[in-house]
Parts: sequence; structure tokens; C-alpha cells
Amino acid sequence: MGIYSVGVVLIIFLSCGMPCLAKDYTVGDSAGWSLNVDYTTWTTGKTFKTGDSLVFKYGSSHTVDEVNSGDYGTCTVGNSIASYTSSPATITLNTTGTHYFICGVPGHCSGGMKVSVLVTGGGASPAPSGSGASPSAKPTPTPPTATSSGSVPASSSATISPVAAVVLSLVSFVFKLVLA
Ligand SMILES: *[C@@H]1O[C@H](CO)[C@@H](O)[C@H](O)[C@H]1NC(C)=O
Ligand SMILES: [Cu+2]
Repeated sequence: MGIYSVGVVLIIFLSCGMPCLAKDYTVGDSAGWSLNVDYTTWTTGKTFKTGDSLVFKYGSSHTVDEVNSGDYGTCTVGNSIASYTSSPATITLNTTGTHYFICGVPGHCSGGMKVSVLVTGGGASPAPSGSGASPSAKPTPTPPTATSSGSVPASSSATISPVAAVVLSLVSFVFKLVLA
């Protein structure tokens, strides 16, 4: 059991390497949020998870507007879900699905200031309930050290329970935060 547990912890620790940490992505990297940047190229190869953040850095002549897919396609401004006008704008990706961002200044979206990101689950922060993403009502995470095996109604088999996996992931996450 002892060796086995260490192995499980190690596997979770390693497999949780970067995906378990909330990441900040500076949109456009050093180019920032501006005209004449190909954001499709920028998103290629990146994976975005709930809890990750997009950091938009831009001059005062731009904005960041989150819009729906239709307005994204047509570069329609004025119906934005959320609008940000001060840089840097750090936008946490709280929900799964595709998020669409454009610059709200007329002409800029059609000039290329548009970026869409597909957000998947399993990141550092779960999507908040209410979006129908999670049927289980568990508003606060269990503190990693608060529970012993006595309070967890899990099976006593050698296989690790989902609850234990979550707790171990949290431990790993906190551990990495301390190291960072
Ligand atoms: C994401 O959730 C955090 C914490 O609840 C909140 O402060 C933030 O405004 C949310 N971000 C968006 C884009 O809704
Ligand atoms: Cu702009």
C-alpha cells in the first residue's frame, strides 16, 4: 500500500505538471493586442483550460470585448458580453467552450484584432456551477489535510478513489505554488 500510494502520488504529480497550474497567456505575446497580428497563429498549439487567464496588453486606442460567435464572425461591435478598456486586461477563462474576443473600435476587428480560444475543463479552477457543467454540488474544495480515510465514503479497494485523486491534485497544486 505504501509503495503503491507513493507511485500514485508521483504519477498524479507528474501528469499534473503544467495542466494543473492556472496559466496566464499574454495574447499575441510580445506583440500584445494590436493590429497586424495573426491571432490564429498565436492560438495554434496552445491549450486553454478553465482557470487559465488571457492577458491583453494594448494601447489606449483599443478595447477588448467578449462577444458571441455570431458577432465574432461579423465583427459586430456593441453587443459585447463584457468590455474591457484598461490595459492590461486579465480575463480568467471560467467556463468551458469557445470564448470570442474582438477589439471594439470600429474597423479593428476586421483588421485582425479578433481571437477565439477553445477552453476545456480540467484546469486549476473548475467552471462555476450554474453553467450546467458540473452536476455535483460541492461549492468548496476539501482542504487536503482535513480528511482522513474515515470520513471518505470510498471503497476500501486498492484503486484510488476520485475523491483521493482530487485531494492529491490539490496537494500537488499547492506544493507547486509554494515552489513557484
Ligand atoms: C471568473 O471568476 C472570478 C472568480 O469568481 C471572477 O472574479 C471573474 O470576474 C470571472 N471572470 C469572468 C471573465 O467572468
Ligand atoms: Cu483596436
